[in-house]
Amino acid sequence: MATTRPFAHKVVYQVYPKSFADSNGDGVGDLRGIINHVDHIASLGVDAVWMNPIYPSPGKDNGYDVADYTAIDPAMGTMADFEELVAALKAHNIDVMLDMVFNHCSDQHEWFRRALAGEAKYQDYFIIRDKDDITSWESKFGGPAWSPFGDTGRYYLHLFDPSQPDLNWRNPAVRQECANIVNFWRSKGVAGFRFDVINLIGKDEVLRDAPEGVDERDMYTDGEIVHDYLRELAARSFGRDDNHLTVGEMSHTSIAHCLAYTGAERGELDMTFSFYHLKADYVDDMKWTDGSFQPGKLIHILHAWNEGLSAGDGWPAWFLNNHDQPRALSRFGDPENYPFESASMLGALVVLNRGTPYVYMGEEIGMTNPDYAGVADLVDVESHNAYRILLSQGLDEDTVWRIVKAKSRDNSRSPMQWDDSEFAGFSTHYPWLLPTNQDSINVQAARALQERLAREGVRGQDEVGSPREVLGFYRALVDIRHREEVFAHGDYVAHQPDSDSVYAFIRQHRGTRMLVACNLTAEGQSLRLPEGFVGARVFLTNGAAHPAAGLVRLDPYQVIVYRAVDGLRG
Ligand code: TEU
Repeated sequence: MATTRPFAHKVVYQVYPKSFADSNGDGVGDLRGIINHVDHIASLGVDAVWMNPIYPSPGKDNGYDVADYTAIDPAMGTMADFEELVAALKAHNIDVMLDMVFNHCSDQHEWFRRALAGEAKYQDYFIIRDKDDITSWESKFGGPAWSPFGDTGRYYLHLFDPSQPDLNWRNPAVRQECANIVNFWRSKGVAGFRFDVINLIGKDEVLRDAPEGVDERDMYTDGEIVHDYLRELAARSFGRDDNHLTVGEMSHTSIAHCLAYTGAERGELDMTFSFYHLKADYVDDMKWTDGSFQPGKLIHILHAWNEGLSAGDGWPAWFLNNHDQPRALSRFGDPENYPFESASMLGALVVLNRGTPYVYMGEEIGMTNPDYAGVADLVDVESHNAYRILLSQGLDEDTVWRIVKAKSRDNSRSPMQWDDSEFAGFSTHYPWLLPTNQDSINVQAARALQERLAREGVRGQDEVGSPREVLGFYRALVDIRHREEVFAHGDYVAHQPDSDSVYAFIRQHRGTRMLVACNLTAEGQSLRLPEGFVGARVFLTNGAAHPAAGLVRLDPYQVIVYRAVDGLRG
């Protein structure tokens, strides 16, 4: 029996605070900038806002190198600003979710500084080994995962940048510190947490290199003990409160583990982020490659994960955009020729799916990758490392830049585009990262279009009367998620799972059945309707309301949702 999750109707909006809005003219986004735009967030109808790290940090990895977990980075504002933001969102029934980076901290954190100064207590907060006991693991940002621990002759583990030493979760004191941090923020009214790469915390006491033929990441990912740690953390903090949302970011995980992390009775997490579906434009699963988008790959992975998690009663978090990914519209859509169709179709694919949908800032106005001229325009540590590494592998500069430009995390970190002014209404000052296409894509223009089309009565010929612009379409999707139980609670059944062009699935709940069909290509496609859907009503579409004959035509990037007339018995 599938569990009915009380939060299943909710939609989360992700704000990257550094890039959302700059209120004090220093070129960097801040908390007051978010406060100034609460109305925009509320207008989307979302239920929670997840903010990336806002804590003091040297900023080697844009805040994921935390120097103090229970304070606000002065560049972001003050604790009073934070409390004001929580209240301002709460006034619209929107919860705040914070990012907890517990696999590692910054080398500037007091714990690491005291460890370096020789305090044994704090040395045990980290993973420090003699030279003979270290592995040959590679860090996720390139280069070795071990660096010298001061001048002790020993080495510390950092699965990310050397400035991000891994925490030793085998030490109970570390686990208690982390629970205290969660409780500190709960006392500030925070009602949800996103746990950064949390499936990396269950490392073995003795670390080993991968045997021949085994992926090195398996040596430190999803270690069984991580489930104990999560249950303990939950029991000491959020586990006592049903109104909290928790999502674990899972690097290189498996369906079986995600079922365990999110099983309703297990007391670990509400949901998990996985990333396999975003490798649909990788070559051999490698990010820094020159691959093109293969719709079939995306379709097959989405089906496998949704069927697996639906059958096992687990719960995924779905998204196509976040602060680590290039813009989905640029990767999987066609912003030149079908900006509305592809943006709205990708939105429906996420929001109507089984699991909790996450919408990343700017997605709701169809933001695309910025058009940077060269690597000097980029800030991200991972992009610069990749650029260097690819050059050292002998690739020519043009090829390297083409790859880095398409894959850089800065594609999604460019400032939110509020208007068409020089710095996109993000800031009055030259910003830390430049916007490049605010002339054509910005919130002001999206609102103006929305008003004009509403005035002219332009809407879809479907049950929803779908808006014909991206912003309104997203708002409609969030409404549907709230209103139609089938999208919140329904099971997931793949339809035509072998298709390489059309992603189609059925959601069903208590006699209601909806078929969602997404054409992921710029060509027309046809779809054979499943049993019970011939003669169905068009519930929603971003194009022509094609009648539900046996074989249905889908126009380029069209999404069409049919509501079966005769429910489950159809
Ligand atoms: O990212 C986790 C992660 O696994 C990264 O390798 C991610 O997949 C990569 O950025 C994609 O190229 C999280 C955060 O989301 C990211 O911003 C941080 O840099 C990282 O953890 C370290 O804290």
